[in-house]
Formats: sequence, C-alpha cells, structure tokens
Amino acid sequence: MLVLWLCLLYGAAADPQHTPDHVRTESEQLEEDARNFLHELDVKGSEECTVATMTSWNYASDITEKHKKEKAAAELKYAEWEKEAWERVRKWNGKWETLSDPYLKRQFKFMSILGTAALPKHDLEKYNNLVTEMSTVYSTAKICDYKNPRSCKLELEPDLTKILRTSRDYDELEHVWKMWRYNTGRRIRDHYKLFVRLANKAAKLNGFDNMGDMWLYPYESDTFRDDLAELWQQLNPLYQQLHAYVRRKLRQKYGEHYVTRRGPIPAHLLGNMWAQNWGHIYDLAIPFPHKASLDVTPQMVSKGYTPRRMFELSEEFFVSLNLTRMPPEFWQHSIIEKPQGRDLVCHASAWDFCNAKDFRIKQCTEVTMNDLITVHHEMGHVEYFLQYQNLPKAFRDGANPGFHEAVGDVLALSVSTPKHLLKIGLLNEVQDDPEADINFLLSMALSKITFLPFGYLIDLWRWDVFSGKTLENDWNCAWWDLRYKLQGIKPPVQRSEYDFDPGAKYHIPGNTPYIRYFVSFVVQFQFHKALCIKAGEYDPLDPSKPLHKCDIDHSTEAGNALGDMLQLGSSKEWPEALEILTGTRKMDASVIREYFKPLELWLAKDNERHGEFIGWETDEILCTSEVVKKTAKSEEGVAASDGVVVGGGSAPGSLLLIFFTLLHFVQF
Ligand code: KAW
Ligand code: ZN
Repeated sequence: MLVLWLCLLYGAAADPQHTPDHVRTESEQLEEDARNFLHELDVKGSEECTVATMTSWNYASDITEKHKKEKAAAELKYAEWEKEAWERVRKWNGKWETLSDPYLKRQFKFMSILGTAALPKHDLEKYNNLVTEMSTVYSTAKICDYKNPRSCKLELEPDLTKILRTSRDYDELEHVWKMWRYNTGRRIRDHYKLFVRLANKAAKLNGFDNMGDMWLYPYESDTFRDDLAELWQQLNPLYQQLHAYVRRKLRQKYGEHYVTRRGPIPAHLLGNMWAQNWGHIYDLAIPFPHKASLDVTPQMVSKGYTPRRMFELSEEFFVSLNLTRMPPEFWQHSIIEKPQGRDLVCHASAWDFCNAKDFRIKQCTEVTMNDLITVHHEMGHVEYFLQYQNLPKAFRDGANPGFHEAVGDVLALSVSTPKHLLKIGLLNEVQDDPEADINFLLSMALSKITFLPFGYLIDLWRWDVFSGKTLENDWNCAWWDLRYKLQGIKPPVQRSEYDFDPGAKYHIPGNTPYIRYFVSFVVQFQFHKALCIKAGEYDPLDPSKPLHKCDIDHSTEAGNALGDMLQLGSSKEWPEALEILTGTRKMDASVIREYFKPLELWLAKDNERHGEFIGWETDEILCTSEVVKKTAKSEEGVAASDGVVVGGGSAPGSLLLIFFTLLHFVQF
C-alpha cells in the first residue's frame, strides 16, 4: 500500500498536469480538445459504419431488389455522415498540424480525405448505383453448357471454375472462356464509361488528378509506381523461365498447332478463368510425375473434408501461433458454403462490422486445396480485424492494403509445405530429395509466380484508363496489350472493342483496387522469412533449412511478432511496420528469388536442354480496335470465330492497323 502511495505521489510530481496548481497551457488544452473531438467522431462513425456494412452484407449475400434499395439508401446516409464529419474535421485545419501527439495528427490526416462522399448527392447516387449494377451483372451471370447447350445455368462458382480447373478439352475451354466474357464484360462496358467519369470527378474533388492517383494515397509514397516497376523487373526473369517451361508442357498436351514454340500461351489453357493462377495445370506440368503430387485435393475429398473443417483447420493454425480465435458471432453469421436458390456475390470477402464483435467471411467454399489456401487468406483479414479492433476507426486498416492481403497468405506458405501437409494427415509421407523439392517448388510457383504479372497489370490498365492515357475506344486492346506484354498470353479468339475483357474479372465491376495483391505477393515472402527466422525454421547459413521448407506452426515467437505488427493497424506508416517485423523499410523482391532459387536454376537448365525460346513473339492480331459484333450464332457460343465488322476503318486503314499491331506485338 505504501509503495502504491509513493508511486502516486511520485507520478503526480513528475507530471506537471497533475500538480494542484498547474494551469493548462493552450497547447495542452488543444491536445485534449482534439482527443475528445476525435473520440466523439470515432464512436458515432463506428455506429454509422455498422449500419451501412449490414445493408451491404444483406445485398451481397442475397441479391434482391429490396436489398439493393436498402443498400443504396444506407450508402447515401453514410456518405452524409462522412461529409458532416469531414466538415467538422476541416474546422481543425491549421490547428491539428500543430498538435504534438503524432497519433492524433495522423488521425486528422486520414480524416481529411473525404473520398467519394465528396460528390454531389445525385452524382454519388449514380456512382453507387453503377457499381452495384456492375457487380450484380457479374455476380448473377450464367452461361450455357458446351456439351448440353440447352442447359444455361452454369455459374462462375462452382461450375465454370471447375471446368477451367479440370477440363482438358480445348474447344470446351474456349467456349467457357468466351461466353463468360460475353455475358459479363461486354454488358459492363457502358456502365464502366460513366463510372470512370464519376470516379474521376470524385478524385478531383479530393484534390487528386484522377481516381488512380487517389487509390495510391494509402501507400504514402511518391515513388510507389517506380518501385513497383522495379520489383517487376526483378521478378520477370523467373516468370519468363516458368512461362517457357509451361508452354512446352502445354505444347506436349495440345499440340504445336494450338501452342506454338515461340508464341504467347492461349489464355484458356492455364486452369483458371483469368490465367492468373496456373496451379490447376500442375498435373500437366509436374516435373517428376513418379514423385508425390503436392495437390492434396483428392486426399481432402477422400477424407471427407467440409468447408467447416477447412475453416476450423485454419483457425487452429492461427491459435497455434498465439493469435486470436474467431469469436462466436463469426461462426454464427459467416457464409462459408454457397447457399442454394438465391443469387449472391460469391467472390470471397471478409467483413468488419465496426463494432468490435461482428466479423464475418462470405465464401462459396469448395473442397479443394486452392480453396483451403483462400480460406487462410480470408481468415488472415479477420485476424487483422481482431488484432486492431481496439484502435480508433481511422487506424482500423492494414499498414497498407497489401499488408491486409498478405496475412493469411503468410500462414498458407507454411500450410502448403509437404512437412505440414503430412502433419495434418493430407500426405502420407514426405519425400526429401531434390526431385520432390522441385515438384513442390513448381506447385508453389504455379500459384505465386504466375500471379505476379497479372497482379501488376490490372491496375496498370486502370491507372491509364483513369488518367485518360488510354482512350475509351482502346480500352480492350490496351488490356490485351498488357496481357501479352507482361503475361505472354493471348486470347483464344481475336478480341475487339466490342468486348470488355477487364470487366470479366471481379475487381473491375466490383471497383476494388488490385495492386494490393502484387504488393502482398512481394511482402508476404518478406514476412515469411522474418517469421521463419523467429521460429528457428530458417537459417540462411544452414542448407538443411531452406526458406521453402519452413513451417511456422506452433511458433509463439513468430505469432507474437506478427501480432505486434497487426496490432498497429495503419497507425504507423507501412515502412515502419515492415521494419518492426523484418528489419527493412523497403519492399524487396529478392526474398521471392531466394525462396524459388533451386527451381529457377532447374528451370533454366531444363529450358536450355530442350532448346526452349525464352520470351514470346507473334504476328497474330490479338485485338482490333474495330468494333466487331458477333453474329447471333456465336452469341450462343456455337460458332467459334465468325464476326462482322460493325464500325471501323477502310481497307488501307486496316492495313496500317495490321502493320502497327505487328510491330507492337513483337517482343523478345
Ligand atoms: C489471391 C490472393 C491470395 C491468394 C491467392 C490468390 N489468388 C488470387 C488472388 C487475388 C484476388 C483474386 O481472387 O483475384 N483475391 C481476392 O480477391 C480474395 C478476396 C479478398 O479477400 O481479397 C477480398 C476482395 C474484396 C474486396 C472488397 C469487397 C469484396 C471483396 N477482400 C476483402 O474481403 C477485404 C476485406 C477487408 C480488408 C481488405 C480486404
Ligand atoms: Zn483478400
């Protein structure tokens, strides 16, 4: 007791604010007023956010006219609140900058950007409705079956995803690829034109040149675009080796007529609707087929896995690291299986209802290894929510958006190792030899390395669309230009400006920035390396402990270090958060190169042995700026490539176009 009194007395003497005769200075008063003001906004803002998020959830989990209307009304109401709060924050301009507490100043900094709520009400209403409408077109699209054309109820998840994953029928894959774009992108194109105009108007009202610039604001860096370009340059050589290797394997499967020696790869043969993750053609590409396959989907099915079990497995991994369990509300309200009999947004997502108790995931989970990785990905978002739940709302976010995307993936890097799969009973044995190692690294590269150019190009395309550098009547060809240049792929049939292929990927109609995933794929390897060192699972000087074999399972040292970073939310600039965990302030692609080093050496040798051409070139015209309207026959997906020119140029114009396109598409 005496000690306590002494402490209190000492504390009072040391802190001038607690001396009885201390008179508050003006700056102390300002600091306290600011703190109270922010707290008040925080409480009200969180309540408003809960209501708006709930109506959004209701719509996304059950697309009906009623839910659409309720969401539209709630969005307007929330924007009104945001504007009111922003106007009150504005009154602090000139004062908040003088505060001494950086924590308060940073909240003011974030709250000074209003976002789309800056639009006049009728524009905002239009903008919100456009995004909802684009998302509805995408999420409710259905196509006809190739083998049974009268059955027209095939949905992206699970039907089309499964066909892309398992079918090896060139024509069936082409049908699905084409018709998905026919029923999504093409129907979104006109909406997108209006959307871009309104998005840019909002960005300008916030003091940015265009929406692309506004999207980069959370990264708090003036050199961000250049930094990303440099990262991609560092990673491209590894991608090119992988590309050449996979092209040879596909050539063996489909023949040289379809997959040429030096050309880009047809986009529909890569096991995924967008050719963004080639993991599902592992069976075609496996380097040593006599060694174990690392795709444990068959084992998951035979062991009776369910979506629930996949989520529980993921939760156990988080808990083993001393991270936080999911609250009961999570299990009550999450949607982890596709409900029948209603339309919903099946694209996976994680939800924070801003009240520190309701957190949910919505995912149409299938029992596959790929979905097990996605489960960890989504759980990573919720774990971030849980770790920063007690921060003020302005900081309840990732250090940058890429960090949010990286959390679950970091854990999944451990889960995917043969050692871990053995531990959880999804493999019967671990073969520890160089060939098994290459098999494993190739399976990882097919999902991690193949994603990099895709993760990079989506927003390269959008930035140029928002800035006006890419004109409306070049939108689709500019898209294919990037798909060709960065990914080395081509569409199975020629595209035109009648199509809008970017709109066939969720994040375009869903208006979700994408560069976060590229950032995530770089930093997750940096996080992984730091955590593996802490777990004693990686030692750069010990060849028996390479990075790709690390499993951080049950390491509380690793988990605590990760948790410490997550608890910061966005209260510190991301280089600081990165430094706390990894000791460096920069994004660094050399860790990925290090992880895949044995594979890169093996691929280079294998490609050389087979005389493979590294890179791609073509004299095909992949996309024409003429507007080619498909005939009714091909609209049904029956005919392959017949088209009539609707708009467009004269014959000499077309010749010129062919000449320039040829010039454009030759790349070494
Ligand atoms: C990917 C990522 C990790 C592992 C494998 C992967 N393969 C492909 C990707 C990238 C990307 C894709 O599918 O193309 N992945 C996703 O879109 C996963 C969905 C999401 O968790 O990132 C989700 C996207 C979303 C955003 C906004 C509304 C609806 C969906 N993001 C979140 O739910 C989310 C929630 C809170 C904070 C940050 C993100
Ligand atoms: Zn995500």
